[in-house]
Amino acid sequence: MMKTKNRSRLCSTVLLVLAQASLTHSLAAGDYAPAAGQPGSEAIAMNDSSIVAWATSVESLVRGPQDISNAESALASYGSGDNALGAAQGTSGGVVSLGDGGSITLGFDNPIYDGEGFDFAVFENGFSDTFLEFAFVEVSSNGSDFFRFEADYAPVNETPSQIGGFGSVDTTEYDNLAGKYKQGYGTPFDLAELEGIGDLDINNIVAIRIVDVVGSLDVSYGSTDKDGDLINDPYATPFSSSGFDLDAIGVMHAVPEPQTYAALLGLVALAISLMRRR
Ligand SMILES: [Ca+2]
Ligand SMILES: [Ca+2]
Ligand SMILES: [Ca+2]
Ligand SMILES: [Ca+2]
Repeated sequence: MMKTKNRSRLCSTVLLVLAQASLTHSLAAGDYAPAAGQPGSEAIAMNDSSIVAWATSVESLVRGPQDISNAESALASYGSGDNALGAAQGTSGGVVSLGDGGSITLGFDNPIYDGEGFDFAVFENGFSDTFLEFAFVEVSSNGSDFFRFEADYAPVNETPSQIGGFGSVDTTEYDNLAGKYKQGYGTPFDLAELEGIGDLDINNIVAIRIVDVVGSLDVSYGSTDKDGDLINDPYATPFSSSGFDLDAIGVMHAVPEPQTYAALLGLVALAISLMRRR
């Protein structure tokens, strides 16, 4: 009897704590899209039918150090560039780790264009909705000049404390950074946001560069957002899989091959001639 009472008291305490935790969480949410599966999330599942292509070549890979504040630090070394090619795997292992401030540039069989809504999505390997690492995303239409999506870090707490290497992240505080969602879910980007920038042709994107956010809140090392604010990202991560871990880049709007256009025109001509014969 006593045992049952204790157990039910324990249960109600747990429920109360959970309820308070979820209340605190929903009250504390930031301005931006929430985790995959939640209302308003922009996460793209790796098997989403809107994805028509994946990255096909590694143009460059520049590994960053495992800890940028340590001059003796080895570079990140986990995986290889090829791990970022082809379809997302949605696993911890099928990735390339960039290290602090490291970057990778990927190419595509067909250029990416600015269609309706999101045009491509970047997949990382976070194993939960709160264990995340971020990266800047840049695009190029000539393969040499890259233009960055304007990232924003807008913490609910105006004086955030450093998120540790295995710390918890609230994705609703981050915008236009890859890595907002757990493995198997991509962060989407809309090329329309870069319209009118320099010589960039948003309808002929040939390469995408992913640049690890150095999450240190120390101004000597950290990366900043569009407003010049230091971006809080798990730091330090002094191991081989340091920094952003890229799984894949999926494309929703790929420019069709010229022969596809020709084939389509052929079909239209055929349809018209068939209709005329009736
Ligand atoms: Ca678009
Ligand atoms: Ca980082
Ligand atoms: Ca990592
Ligand atoms: Ca992969």
